[in-house]
Amino acid sequence: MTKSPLTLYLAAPRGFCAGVDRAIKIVEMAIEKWGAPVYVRHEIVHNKFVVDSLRDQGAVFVEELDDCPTDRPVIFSAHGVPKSVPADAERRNMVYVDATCPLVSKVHIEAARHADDGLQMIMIGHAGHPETIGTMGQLPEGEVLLVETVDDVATVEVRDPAKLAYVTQTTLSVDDTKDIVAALHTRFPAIVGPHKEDICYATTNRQEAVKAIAPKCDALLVVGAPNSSNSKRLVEVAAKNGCSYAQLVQRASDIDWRALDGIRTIGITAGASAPEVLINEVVDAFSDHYDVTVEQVVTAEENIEFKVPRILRVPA
Ligand code: 10D
Ligand code: SF4
Repeated sequence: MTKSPLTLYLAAPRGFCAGVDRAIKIVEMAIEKWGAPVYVRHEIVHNKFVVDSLRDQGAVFVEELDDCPTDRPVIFSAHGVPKSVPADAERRNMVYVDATCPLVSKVHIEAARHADDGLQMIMIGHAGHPETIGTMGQLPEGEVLLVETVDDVATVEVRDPAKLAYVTQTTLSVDDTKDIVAALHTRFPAIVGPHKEDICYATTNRQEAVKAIAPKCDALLVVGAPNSSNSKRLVEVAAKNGCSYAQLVQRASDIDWRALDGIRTIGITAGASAPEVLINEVVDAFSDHYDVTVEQVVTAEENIEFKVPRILRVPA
């Protein structure tokens, strides 16, 4: 049977960012340094494949510090943790390594600094997401107000409109956040914030790359997990920028081939927590079904690397 021709636009940058790379390295190096088991509080990054392969190497994933024995090292996930978590670990004399992405830590520091300056904090983020919980948890309970949408800006009740600042989650939609920030400035002209928002380079670049290919794609697949905020945003960006069929897939077996019947072009990208091996698996699956011509579309070059914490760089 002859295969139909298909142009496959591969977005670049896609997949692992520097913070994810570092977080995975931290778990691997911790296992090497202390032996198994090493505990990890929350999925180190939101990807089942990554978590499963670290589990095979000796990592034990738990949701709370209470679930860890005090005589084993524990690692905090890349998304960041409330201040109470390292404080608890210290109280229990536990060895811990913080794998919070340095770009998330930067937001934590920003929030604390604004609070020190006497400003009430507003966080733009998704309720219940670990990064939002971690950033809001840099200040005492109830001190940070959460805003998720432009509508929320209209109803948020602040102490003093003249003494306000905002921070954001790092993985938000750049375009949606722009609208929320604009609404904040309109309602609270004195509000203080970062230059634009706190969305990181990796989130911005992956969304830009999707925008470049979405209009020419009959369908676009984002390799990523259903609990991965940045991956879900890529699906939305594709849909909002001219691609009528945009879907999240964890790996090749999730592809709904029937829904793709008749397509001539496909776009593929991956969230910041999705390993390249899964992207290759998806590309290979398309080559099995179609006569594929791959076109890589590069919209930015990335060369950021973060060092692992010092505790892992010194011998045991
Ligand atoms: O859900 P998410 O996009 O925040 O996290 P994920 O683990 O999928 O990707 C890495 C992003 C992090 C750690 C937050 F900046
Ligand atoms: Fe860090 Fe951005 Fe990656 Fe999050 S998505 S881990 S903030 S580089």
